[in-house]
Amino acid sequence: MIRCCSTFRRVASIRHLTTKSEQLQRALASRPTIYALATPPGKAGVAVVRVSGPHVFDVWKTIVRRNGKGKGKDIMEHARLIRCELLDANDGEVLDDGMAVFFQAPASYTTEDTIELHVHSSLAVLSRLMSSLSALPGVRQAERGEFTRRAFEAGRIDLTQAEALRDLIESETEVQRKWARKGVEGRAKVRYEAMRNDAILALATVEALIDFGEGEDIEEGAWDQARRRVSKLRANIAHHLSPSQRGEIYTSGLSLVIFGPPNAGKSSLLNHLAQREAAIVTPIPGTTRDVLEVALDIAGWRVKVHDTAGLRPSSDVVESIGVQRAGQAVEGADLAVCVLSLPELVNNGFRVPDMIGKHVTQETVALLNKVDAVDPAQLGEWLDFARMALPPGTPIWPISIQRGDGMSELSDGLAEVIKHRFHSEGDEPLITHARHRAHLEATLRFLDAFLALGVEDVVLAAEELRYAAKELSKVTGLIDVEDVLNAVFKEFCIGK
Ligand SMILES: Nc1nc2c(ncn2[C@@H]2O[C@H](COP(=O)(O)OP(=O)(O)OP(=O)(O)O)[C@@H](O)[C@H]2O)c(=O)[nH]1
Ligand SMILES: [Mg+2]
Repeated sequence: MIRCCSTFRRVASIRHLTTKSEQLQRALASRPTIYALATPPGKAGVAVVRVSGPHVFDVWKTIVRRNGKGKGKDIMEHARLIRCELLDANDGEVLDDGMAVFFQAPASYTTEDTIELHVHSSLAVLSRLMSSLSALPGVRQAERGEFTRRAFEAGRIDLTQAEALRDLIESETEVQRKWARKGVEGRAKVRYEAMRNDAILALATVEALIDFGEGEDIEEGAWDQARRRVSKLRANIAHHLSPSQRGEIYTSGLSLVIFGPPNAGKSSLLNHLAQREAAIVTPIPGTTRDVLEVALDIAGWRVKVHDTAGLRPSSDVVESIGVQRAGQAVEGADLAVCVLSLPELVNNGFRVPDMIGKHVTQETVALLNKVDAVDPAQLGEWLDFARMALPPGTPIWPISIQRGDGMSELSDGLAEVIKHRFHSEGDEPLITHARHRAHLEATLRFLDAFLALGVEDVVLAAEELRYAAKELSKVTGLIDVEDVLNAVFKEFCIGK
């Protein structure tokens, strides 16, 4: 057995290094009170202005007058919404009547004393209220994401939860909302913490080895034990980094790329899906030159649909750049939809040009468009020939975008393909942001470096593990790395 007290002391001391200092806690208590509009600016029934910080009591006393009472005379009751008049702090004039609610620290979003003022949402009311607040001592306008940053600094949420809150605010589809909720609940946090814990336990073992050396005070096999733990952690992280575990598609959305030969009806399909004239459609082959993106909600998923230039050899500089971009877009697509023109296939003896054929796999959805323009008596036979021209097992849909044949089946079919292909049951992907991926990739490199070392290099090995643990800490923000924090919080709106 490794000496328990030694291991325990090491784990405790490493943890101590990574938690926030008391000094920081003191700094938090003396900071300014912040305010911001928490609702979108503009004309509306109600706007909510949030105020948080050590001067909240004074703010309330100065500008909130409960109906039927004197200014600030009522007791500030936690989480109780009251009808009130709101006064200008400069001259005492009633600027609006509305509602106010107080949240007593630490039972608030930021964990500080917080008030929310509900007023009529008009430019005049809000600008008067804002200037009144900024006139109060120790009070200033909040920066982007500052309320959330305070919640994070107080340890109420970790960085993955802060990111999930931003995702929730930005969610447009049901899948995005569901996944953001999971993050807000702290599911990712728990899993990242468990990984970090594994790295720390392995580090404690290795450090004990440095102090005592194997065989003396420490049980034989301690080094192997640490290596086993690291190998397991490495496998776990590698699994989460694998292409099948891309959780980013739940938050940022997945990309659907429409590709095919010129004039097949790719842009017509985009317009049909978007239900507007998003792309130019003409009978001239080579109309679309660049990649065009439209974000849509398909079956609750955020799907970024891309229209691309028709794939063909071209001596035209602009078109050939478009063709190159189209090829890259298909390569990077989560879902590729190939649009072919059935009359065109009939004319060229059912030959799919290589430039297109090389992108068609069993994962591709192939659409045989313009079925309205072929002889109905021969449609069945031609569809069979077309099927033979594509890889066996490729899902094929005969359609006419112009006449509407097969279009409602196509919409339902696409929704089914997306649900079936990207829905995850049980083994939930962990990585929902590129930032997490970057930290896990770096962790993996440090773990690999550790595993490449032998027991004779135990000091170096400990260093690699320390880096790995630090990299994992950056995901949840357990170690304050200013540039990581700034990058996360600057994505927020003011008022959150
Ligand atoms: N008959 C028939 N014509 C169609 C159908 N769908 C699209 N078209 C026509 O085919 C022509 C080309 O359509 P687009 O949507 O511009 O084709 P594209 O694949 O985007 O073409 P490029 O941008 O040049 O690569 C237009 O004249 C459309 O009106 C269809 O279902 N039937
Ligand atoms: Mg086009």
